[in-house]
Amino acid sequence: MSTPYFISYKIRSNRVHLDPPREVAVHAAPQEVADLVEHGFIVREKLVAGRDLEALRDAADEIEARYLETQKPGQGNGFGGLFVRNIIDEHPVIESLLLQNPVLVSVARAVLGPQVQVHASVLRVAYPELENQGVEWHFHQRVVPDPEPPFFLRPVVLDNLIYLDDLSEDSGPLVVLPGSHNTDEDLPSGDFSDKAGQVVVKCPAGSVVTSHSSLWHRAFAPKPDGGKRRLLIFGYSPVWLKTIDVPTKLRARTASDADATQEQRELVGLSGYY
Ligand SMILES: O=C(O)CCC(=O)C(=O)O
Ligand SMILES: [Fe+2]
Repeated sequence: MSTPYFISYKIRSNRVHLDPPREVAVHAAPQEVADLVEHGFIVREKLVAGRDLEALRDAADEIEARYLETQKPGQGNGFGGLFVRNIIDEHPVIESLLLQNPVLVSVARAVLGPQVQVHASVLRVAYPELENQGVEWHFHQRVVPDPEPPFFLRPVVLDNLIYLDDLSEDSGPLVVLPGSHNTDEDLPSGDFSDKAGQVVVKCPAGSVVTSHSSLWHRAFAPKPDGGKRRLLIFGYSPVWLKTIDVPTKLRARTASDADATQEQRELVGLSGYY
């Protein structure tokens, strides 16, 4: 793990004297965080490796096998592949390796503030032998009205795309539009076309793309001999935003755990809002 840098946050209120400052050790280089803010994404290669990567692959395969018994992978509508939501409640390894992983959660705290929760935890598997396994251009928080009301607060989620297989020409790269998290242009549905300024992301297995949820992106389908393409999406949001995935089981366990820290309670949506 890289040497961290530190941020000390005070949480403003009439009770600052009761809430100790939050010290965050950020496990990324300051330049990486600056790039994330400017471009809307960063790629960190091989953040997960060795036994941890194997454990995540095994967990993904177990979850996949369970869901394939009742669910068919999507083959159209712009979002191909198998999607399983709330995987944090689906396998203990997802929680133990990802929920409080410093290289993920500390970067979220660097850009969203100290009080974050798990917003989404998803498995996506795309299959070389199936049709329409790509993903069209989209961004994630599609709730911003136009015109934008003066008191409207734009939701921001920090999404981590954790690639369990090499992201290559054959397995189907991710494509992003750098800086698009700061623009207000819309693209039509069903759009898979090349765009000026797009960046095609390829990286080895275990790499993580950390992105602002308003960043436009799409994904290619795996080629016929590209192998199964497995991806975990792990998003963090400020504690006061409504989450898309609710880790019901983990939340209940945390609620009854007298030793759970304030940060653990916040991570599962038990604290940090009024
Ligand atoms: O498969 C990928 O690389 C990206 C998937 C994606 O954008 C999504 O599921 O929202
Ligand atoms: Fe996406």
